[in-house]
Amino acid sequence: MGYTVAIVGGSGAVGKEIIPCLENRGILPVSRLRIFGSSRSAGRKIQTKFGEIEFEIFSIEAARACDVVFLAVSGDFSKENAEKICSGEDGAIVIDNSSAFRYQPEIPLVVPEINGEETKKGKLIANPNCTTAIGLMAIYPLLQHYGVKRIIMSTYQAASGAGQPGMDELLEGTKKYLEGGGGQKLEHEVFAHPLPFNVIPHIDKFQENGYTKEEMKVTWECRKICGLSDEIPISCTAVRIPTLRAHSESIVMETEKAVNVKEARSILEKADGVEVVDEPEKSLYPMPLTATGKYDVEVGRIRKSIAFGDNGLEFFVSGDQLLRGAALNAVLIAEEMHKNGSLSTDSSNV
Ligand code: 2RA
Repeated sequence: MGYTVAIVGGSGAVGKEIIPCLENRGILPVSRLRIFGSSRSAGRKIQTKFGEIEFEIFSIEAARACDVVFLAVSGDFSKENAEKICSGEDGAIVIDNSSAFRYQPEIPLVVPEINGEETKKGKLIANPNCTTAIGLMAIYPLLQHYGVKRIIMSTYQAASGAGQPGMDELLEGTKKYLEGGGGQKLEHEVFAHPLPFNVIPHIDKFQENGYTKEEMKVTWECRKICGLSDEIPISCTAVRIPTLRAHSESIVMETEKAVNVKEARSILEKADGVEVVDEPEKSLYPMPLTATGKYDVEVGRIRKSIAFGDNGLEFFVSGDQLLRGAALNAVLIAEEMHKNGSLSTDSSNV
């Protein structure tokens, strides 16, 4: 016996990943899985551990009849529907993967390993941006131990950040480029420029301060999730690279207390959700190819910063964008709510 769990956007890149996270982890008891999509996917059937599931057309009523609803859809869809699904005593718990509610002070923005307690504060929980969730797995345990004065991040973000269309554009563009001998102009719709064999320092819209929205998300979300003051400077340069589904990040932390690299490594080794991969003499360090498909975020290249001296640490992380950056974090939120009693609704039978 368990909960009725729904995924809205079950055929998208993130929605598809929620299913194996639920199946393989087996922590959230699921009695029925429902998958909602557009009229295009309605009627499609897939085999899951929870039985054969037929995609249904989304409706507010059907979503409200569930216990937990994962929204893996656009921000506009979430803005329009999330509150209607969770409102009132009999509404469902909504875990929203979009940015629609992340910056509303009263809506919890949660990475369960950091601020899981926040899930007790409401029925609508926001899942962070992938870049933030991946970076914080390493930043937070260090910040707890050493304090933080500033964070500077540079990212190397995979095509999957733009969903299945982003991955398709990268793969098809690469194939065309190779077939044509490399000389031809590539078409692009998802990214601002062709991504194959390129590096694009532009993700999301440019803001008045010259940063992109993707970069500002890192600033806003790190502060909100870790409870940091607005006085702590956090800056990011976000770059799209032609990898498929794991984001990498170079992170520099200026700390309050002096850092000991051996100790920092041991803190990271003990941290939940982190795998230390840091044997440079054997050419072992985090990489998108090795981080892909893993629940844990790889952390390595851990070293004292020559820019900030004793109070500075530099490291490199790679994490699966679709898992730690989206589907897995959302499922961990539901598991946390199951453990802390926030999921006991009428329709559940746990
Ligand atoms: C990206 N972080 O990589 C965004 C997606 N959430 O495009």
